[in-house]
Amino acid sequence: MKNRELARILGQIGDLEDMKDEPFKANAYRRAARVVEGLREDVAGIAERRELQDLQGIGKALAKKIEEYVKTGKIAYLEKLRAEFPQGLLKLLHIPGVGPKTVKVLYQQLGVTSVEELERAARKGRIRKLRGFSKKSEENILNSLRTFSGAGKRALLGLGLPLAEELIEELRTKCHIDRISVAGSSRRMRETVGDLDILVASGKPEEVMEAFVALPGVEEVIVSGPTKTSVIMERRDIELQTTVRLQTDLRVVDAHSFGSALQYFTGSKDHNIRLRRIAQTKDWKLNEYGLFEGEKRIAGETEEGIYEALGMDFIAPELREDRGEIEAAQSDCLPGLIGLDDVEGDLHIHTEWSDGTESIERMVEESKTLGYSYVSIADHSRGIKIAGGLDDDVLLEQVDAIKELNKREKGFKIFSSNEVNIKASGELDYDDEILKELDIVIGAVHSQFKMEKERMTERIVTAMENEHVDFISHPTGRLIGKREPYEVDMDRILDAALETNTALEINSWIDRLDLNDRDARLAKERGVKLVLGTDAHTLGQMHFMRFGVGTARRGWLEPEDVLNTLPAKELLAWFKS
Ligand code: DGT
Ligand code: CA
Ligand code: CA
Repeated sequence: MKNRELARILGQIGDLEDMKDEPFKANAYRRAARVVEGLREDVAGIAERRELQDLQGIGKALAKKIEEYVKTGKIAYLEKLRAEFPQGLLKLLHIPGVGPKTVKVLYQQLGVTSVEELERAARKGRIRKLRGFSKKSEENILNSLRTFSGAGKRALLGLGLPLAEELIEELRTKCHIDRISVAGSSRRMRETVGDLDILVASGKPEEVMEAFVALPGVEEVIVSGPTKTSVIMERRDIELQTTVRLQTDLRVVDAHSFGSALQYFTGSKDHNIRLRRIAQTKDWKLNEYGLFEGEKRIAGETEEGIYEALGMDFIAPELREDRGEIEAAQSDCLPGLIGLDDVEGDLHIHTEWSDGTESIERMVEESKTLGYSYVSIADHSRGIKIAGGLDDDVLLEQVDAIKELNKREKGFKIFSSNEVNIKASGELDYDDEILKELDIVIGAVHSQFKMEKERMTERIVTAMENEHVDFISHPTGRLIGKREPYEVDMDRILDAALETNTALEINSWIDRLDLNDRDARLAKERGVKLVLGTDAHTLGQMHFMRFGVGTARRGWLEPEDVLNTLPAKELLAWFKS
């Protein structure tokens, strides 16, 4: 499938249109990029059937460009647009937090055409003087420049893993590959990744390495050899409109070592050390080439074969952190982990009623393509003005609108919900008369994060004690890499959750993953139920569910620990109880 590559090209055109002061065209291209990226089917097939224009947001002109791409692998219009700007200027778009509109202003008003010139202008304090800029935005640019050039920063899983998968998809079409997989922390679904690891089995390693270093986005080749090549990879993420820059290690092995190499390079290091010791106690040797008794290879072709030979059940990558998984695998008591397919519906999405980009109807359609049997519409509450929070009468209007929509549905259920702000006192943003009209009530902290631990805990517990509150969203408020969790007594929250029959969310938005894996596991052990929600504000963000599921799996969760694996009726019954 070339969908991702096409989506990236369309996104680039969108950026350039913005730089040309064509906001409508820019939006049209970005929208098309998201549509293409979300397609289940290869766009080439749709083009062949001449059905491109049936897709949302794809008109005649766009359809023509997509057909051009399908035929030739490029869109000439992109090259034409690029030629209208200095080369170095386009690089500025790669700096996190610097979008096309900013680049345009910097170019037109300060004559900035390269990263170096941008840095100089920022240091001289010239940016803060521009209209629409401030001392703060100048500092932000300087900070971004620092992380942009500095290596060693971890990236969000939600940016790293899709990039690794994109690279794999492209490699498959460009060279001879027998087997290929993501390895390392992205395969273990760690919330952040230090670098990307990709493993290939191929009889033609040179061909693979050649294709790898020639991929778009390779900024620098760090080491290059027949078995291992490391590069700095840099690409734009369309959904998040940000640039991902990560070292990417590619290793090529023989097919008969693929399993042992995958096991070795998936890690974690701690998990591997334990396995190697177990092998040693049997007088065997375990390394990336296989499991050996003297010269004899006992296993190595598959990962399953390695675990089996070592006398244990297969351990899912998400569990490989030496947190008890080896003991569990030896005694046949690993959890039957939850999978993405177990999730029956997303319990936390926003729509254009507050600060989301889509209508309820479009989010419902997307839910169906994701295979869900329900979805819960949870816009912001009235106190969150900045995010378009719904006043009482508007919320009731939404409840009615959802009732109407449900009349048209068969076998699919739309729940009325709301992400209700928990005030500093622990009171909720709506009165009980309003809350009782909702199917599902979410409590969430959105302000005054710096409260003292005792008071913050009291605040959340008070909200949980409200009979209408069904679950607490992003319970610790952290933003990975940006904001520490607020001070809260997790023990007391878990107790209160049990006492009040309130669930806790694993918010799947990629910079939240909150609860995190450890707290989720703690919750499960205490018998507290969890729910999964994406907090999506766009269609594309509904796909973040996989990262919440990854976190749940890292927390050893099974389907029965997560309420939205239940059918609609049983889910509501649980919340009512
Ligand atoms: P990261 O990249 O910091 O997010 O974490 P990982 O786990 O992806 O680590 P990375 O990329 O350095 O190495 C990938 C895997 O290779 C790692 O999880 C386990 C394996 N590995 C690397 N170095 C060693 C080592 O010295 N000993 C053992 N046993 N395994 C290693
Ligand atoms: Ca890694
Ligand atoms: Ca690595």
